[in-house]
Amino acid sequence: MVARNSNLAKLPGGYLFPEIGRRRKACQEQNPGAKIISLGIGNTTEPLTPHITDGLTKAAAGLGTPAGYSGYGDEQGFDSLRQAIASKLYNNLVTADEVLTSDGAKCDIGRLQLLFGNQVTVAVQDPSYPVYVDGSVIMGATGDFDQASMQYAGITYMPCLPENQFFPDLTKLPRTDLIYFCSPNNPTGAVATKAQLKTLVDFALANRSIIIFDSAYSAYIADPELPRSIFEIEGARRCAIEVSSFSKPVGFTGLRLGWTVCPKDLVYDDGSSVLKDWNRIMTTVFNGASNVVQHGGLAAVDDQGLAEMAATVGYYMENAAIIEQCLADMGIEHYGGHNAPYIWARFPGQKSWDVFSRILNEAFVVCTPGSGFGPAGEGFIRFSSFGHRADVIEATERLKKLSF
Ligand code: PGU
Repeated sequence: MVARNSNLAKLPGGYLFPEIGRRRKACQEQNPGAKIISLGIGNTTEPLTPHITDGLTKAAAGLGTPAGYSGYGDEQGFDSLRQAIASKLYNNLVTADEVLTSDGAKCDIGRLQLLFGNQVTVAVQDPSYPVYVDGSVIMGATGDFDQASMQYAGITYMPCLPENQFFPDLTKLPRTDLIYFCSPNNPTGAVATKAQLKTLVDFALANRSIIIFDSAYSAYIADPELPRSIFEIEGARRCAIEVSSFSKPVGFTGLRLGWTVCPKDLVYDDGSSVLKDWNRIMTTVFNGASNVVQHGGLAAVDDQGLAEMAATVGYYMENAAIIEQCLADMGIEHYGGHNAPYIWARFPGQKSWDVFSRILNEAFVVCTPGSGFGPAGEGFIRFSSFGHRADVIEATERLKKLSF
């Protein structure tokens, strides 16, 4: 028989969101008549806009004609889409040949982990999107999990708490090869300022580290002073890669379309190009994003698409305001929800999973336990603002009946 990959054996449990799904299912089985509402996983709920649907359906119909048919395309994606992302979403701070499109940011994070291998040292914000840590564990870039500290050996956890304005004290951190950084942050909803990101970039340059910057929620930034991309920061082209996605701004969670920007200026210790290797990985284990979906992406970033994107984002941000008001009325300390679709609520002295269970079993509302995002998330709960308006209102009315 085949020996199990020992790295997988290091993971103490399953991936966070399926685990939440299992608990939701168990609750439903115990309460067959209950209407469970999810403010849990950040999954979009509102239909695609007509303009995007038009782009998709035309492309799909075209595939049924000799003139419109296409098979495999370039692994990196349509030139037109790469160009549109560079100009419309990055204001030409990056070039089209530095943008590689894909089937989503999560998948690109996994492939970046393949790119860097298992000899790298890693730092993550604590709390953070679980893929950074779990994927690093699976690659073999970490040691074992320690139940007492809830940390993996070999990973540097950068605590991000209300007490430090959700930005780590970099002077106290050791050098690592990779630094995962997500802004607007999942799960805290915190957005790093330009000054904070400048500190991060300077830290990475001084240490010859590479930042893997996740901007999956950048479309949620309303404040014009806040940076939407790491490439707005001087020096970032020499130390950062950015992963991003069409999932959250236009609801492509099911369609699947994302991209990664790897600047030409980014080099390894020996001076060779990281982009060249990234291209090697993408051409080897990826075969290009779906052609139909890329046409949807093109529609999403033309002028009409961008206006509709703002409306979609605005809808979810109104949900965020409703959840925030509910928590304020309940006297619960909370953060985020302004330039990000997540609200991060604190329940002092309580365990995240206990609060999660109470909310699920007493209000039939699913949320996400903060401890699932790292040890510094213990005592917090993440509320997602992705949901139909009526459901969000009903969920908040039920929550208000609870006391903590
Ligand atoms: N990056 C961040 C920071 C995310 O929060 C998510 C989704 C992704 C990337 C995934 O982007 P795709 O382009 O759709 O691949 N986070 C959601 C969904 C859970 C999951 O496992 O992806 C969440 O609820 O945290």
